[in-house]
Amino acid sequence: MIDLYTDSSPNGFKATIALQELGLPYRLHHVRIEAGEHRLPKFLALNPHGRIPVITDDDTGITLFESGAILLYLAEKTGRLLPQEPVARWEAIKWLQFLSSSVGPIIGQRVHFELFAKEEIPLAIERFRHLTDSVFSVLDSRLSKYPYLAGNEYSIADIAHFGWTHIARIIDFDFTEYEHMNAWHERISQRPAVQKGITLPEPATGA
Ligand SMILES: N[C@@H](CCC(=O)N[C@@H](CS)C(=O)NCC(=O)O)C(=O)O
Repeated sequence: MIDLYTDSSPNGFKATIALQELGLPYRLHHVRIEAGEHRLPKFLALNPHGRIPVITDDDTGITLFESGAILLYLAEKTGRLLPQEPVARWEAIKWLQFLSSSVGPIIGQRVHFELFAKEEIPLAIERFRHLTDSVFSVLDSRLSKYPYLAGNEYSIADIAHFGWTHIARIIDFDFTEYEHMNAWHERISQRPAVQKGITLPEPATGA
């Protein structure tokens, strides 16, 4: 059985959406970031970097942090959400990596500088707005050609991006001008597993 340690956040929603989509049984543990529970020794033993999400799987003895690795693990365990055909499979992995190394960190820094930084740093705000637009434009171009990031199949690459576009929407990082990406977001948001996943452990109210 899988244990998921998570909070309501962009990276956390990737894991809850995937687990809902796959219908895998799992135990949900709410790690309250606001209360500092991710810095307790018990949690640091699972992820020394003190970040959610984390999964453990007692069927295999595997413990994983980093949401991209968790998505790949769940896809491999079930043989789902990652295309088999090599071109589509590597497209899915490529876009998953794009999210993990570019889209997520860029939006995350923008959230920090626009919403949380104690001091206003216009240069940083401008830089991360510019970088957000740049990755949105790349996604829009890809989604102008295909319904999903891997091509014709819904995959973990879509789930990973949705975790962040869901939060972007909530906090008004507007992307409606990117019409293909916007239509993709609306389409994904209709999926029952997505609608459930974004309420676990509780609905997000902001970043
Ligand atoms: N690269 C990591 C990032 C994980 C991460 O930053 N999680 C956030 C919540 S979305 C967190 O735990 N933040 C707590 C903190 O920064 O102290 C992943 O993809 O899992």
